[in-house]
Amino acid sequence: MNSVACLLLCLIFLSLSSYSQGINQANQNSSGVPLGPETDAFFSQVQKGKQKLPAGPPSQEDPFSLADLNRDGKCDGRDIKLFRKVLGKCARAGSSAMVSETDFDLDGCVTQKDKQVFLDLWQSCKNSSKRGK
Ligand SMILES: [Ca+2]
Ligand SMILES: [Ca+2]
Repeated sequence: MNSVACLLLCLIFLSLSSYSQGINQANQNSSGVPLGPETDAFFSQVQKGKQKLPAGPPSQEDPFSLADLNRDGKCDGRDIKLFRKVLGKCARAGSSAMVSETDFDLDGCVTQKDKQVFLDLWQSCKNSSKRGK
């Protein structure tokens, strides 16, 4: 929990400092942004930390729906098949990453409750992709 809080604080701090850096950059119009592997590593850490946070309302900015299990951009029968494969399984060392991705209530196992959440997400994903085209 502490590390998550720290990550959040770091993230806020970073966005504030990069914001002011951005202003300086705009004024000076010079290069020299300290971007590099370390920065990338930090941001991927932050991303991981964010994913571990308790699920809030589904993010509208996520290009992929949580129900789009194979990340092909649409919710169809293939995603349902993938979900069925992990239904009833519990997350443990060596288990498919999909188990934790589909464990929506975070109780460690993919159960009927998760199936209900998945189907809701899948349905709205399917509807929104129809509207998009
Ligand atoms: Ca899909
Ligand atoms: Ca669950």
